[in-house]
Parts: sequence; structure tokens; C-alpha cells
Amino acid sequence: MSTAPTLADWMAAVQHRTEHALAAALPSPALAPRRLHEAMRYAVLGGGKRVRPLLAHAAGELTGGAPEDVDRVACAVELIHAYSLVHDDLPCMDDDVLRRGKPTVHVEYDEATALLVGDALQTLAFQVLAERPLRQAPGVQLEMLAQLAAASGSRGMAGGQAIDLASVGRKLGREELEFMHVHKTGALIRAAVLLGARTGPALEETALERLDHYAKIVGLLFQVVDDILDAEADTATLGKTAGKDADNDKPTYVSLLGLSEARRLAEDMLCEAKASLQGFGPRALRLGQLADYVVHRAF
Ligand code: GRG
Repeated sequence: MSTAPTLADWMAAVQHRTEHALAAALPSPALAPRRLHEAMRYAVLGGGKRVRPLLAHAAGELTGGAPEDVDRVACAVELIHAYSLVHDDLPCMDDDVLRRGKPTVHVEYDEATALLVGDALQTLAFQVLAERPLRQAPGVQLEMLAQLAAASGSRGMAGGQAIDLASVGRKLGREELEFMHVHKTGALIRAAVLLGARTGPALEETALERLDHYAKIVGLLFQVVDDILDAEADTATLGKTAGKDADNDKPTYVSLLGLSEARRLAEDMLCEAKASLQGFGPRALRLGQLADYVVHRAF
């Protein structure tokens, strides 16, 4: 009987294939405009935990999707994520100088280039998902594109960012904070899970509801833990400026609940995420393990 690879080995394999797929999808730095293409590659390659691709592959394993199709979903979601980080770091937003342990794109290049990098990464995401047929019916592929667009746009991530910018210096209640994060961070994480799952045969309705519940909880959980790490960890460990939220007078789960209550909330949410996987059996092994990883990660 063969045993499954350890989580660390499985993660390393997915991170490796994601890096390859991203490197192949990004335009060559030898192509004009060379500086823009170099900056796009700088923003995307050689860094990041690749949490969203990991979740997409874990969900693809749940439904039996072809790994090559999941790569396309994983790349598309990661490109949207990378664009959001480049724009989020701009002086007109969070104005940050460090990301993934290196200077942010506008610091390394310039602001106009960073703006264009974000724009071009966003459109590349849709190109990667659209340009060749997936094994799914064309109608399903079209729905997947619409799902990614919705998760990224004004009713998803970009909308969450707008709420975030408007909330600086304001005291948010728990519900408002949750609403913001469900959109800003949660929408794309949820899309990674659901789109990864859609590379395989469709789940029946109740199974899809349970997977969606897992995806929503993990999306929010990621942010609760991000707030805890922002308050606890140092800049070197995080690879981005620590304590930034408090410095910017931003509401967080830690400022709202305190550290120990925020930690307790994370553990409760972890239990809820895992409970929603019950019934899927061993196919959900990686999704369960990734929920643990999200909570117990160091950065
Ligand atoms: C600019 C439209 C627009 C949106 C930005 C997601 C987001 C909205 C901004 C990112 C800023 C941030 C620090 C959000 C908190 C949680 C988060 C998404 C952190 C970064 O994601 P990780 O930890 O980063 O997955 P890596 O580098 O590992 O990929």
C-alpha cells in the first residue's frame, strides 16, 4: 500500500509546478516592452507562499480534476493575487516598501510601471484561463471566467479594498470587519477553492455547499491569522513591514478582540472549516491539512 506524501512534500511539489506554470505564462523579459515584462516577472516569480494555488490543487484532488487544468486555475488566481499586492503597495494605497522580502515593485522600478504591472497581470490571469479549452465543457469554462472576474471585482476583492481604504481611522464592529475581509481577502481564496474543484466533475449540490462553506471560512481565517501575525511577527519573518496595520490605524481582528481572543477565534474557525469537510473522506486530505497550515503558518 502506498502512503501519501507528507504535507511538506506535497506543498513543495505544488509550489514547484506553480512556479513553472507562472514562468511559462509570463511574457519573456526578452520581449518588448522589456522593462514591463521584467517587472511583471519580478512581481510574480520567486516568492510568496502560493496559498491560493495550493488550495486550488487541493480542491482539484477532491473532485479529480486534471492537474494540468488546475495549473491554469492556480496561475490565474495567483496572477490576480500578485496584481493586488503590487497595487496595494503603491503610495496611493498602503505605501509599502517591502514585499516578499524584497523592495516593492514601485520602489524597484517606478510608480507608473507598478501600475501597469498590476494591470497587465490582471489581464494575463484571464488570458491564461481563457486561451485554450479546459477539459470541461466550454460553458463551464465561461462560468469559471465569470466567477474569477466576480471574485476580483467591485463585489469581491477590489470592493473589499475600497472598504479597507475607507475604514482607516474608523472603529469597525465585528460584522463590518468581517464584511470587509470576506471581500478583500476571502473572495479570491474562495475562488481558488471553487475553481480548483470545477476542474473535475461537478459536485452535487450539498457537497458543493459544504465545500463553499469550507472555502469561506478558510478565506476569513487567513485574514484573522494575518492580523495576528502582523501584530506578533517581525518584519524579517513576514517579508513585509510588520505592525503596518496598527501604524496605519487600521481596524484588525487583534485591535477589535485582543490577541488571545483572536487566536481563540482562529482555532474555532479551524474546527468549523474541518467539520465542513466531513463526509468527503480521504479526497479532502489536503484541504484539511491546508486549513491547519493557514492557522499555524509562521508568515
Ligand atoms: C489593490 C484591488 C486591490 C486589492 C488589494 C488582497 C489585497 C487587496 C491586498 C493585500 C494586502 C494585504 C496585506 C492583505 C491581507 C492578507 C493578504 C491577502 C496578504 C497577502 O497574501 P499572502 O500572505 O502573500 O498569501 P504571499 O506573499 O505569500 O503570496
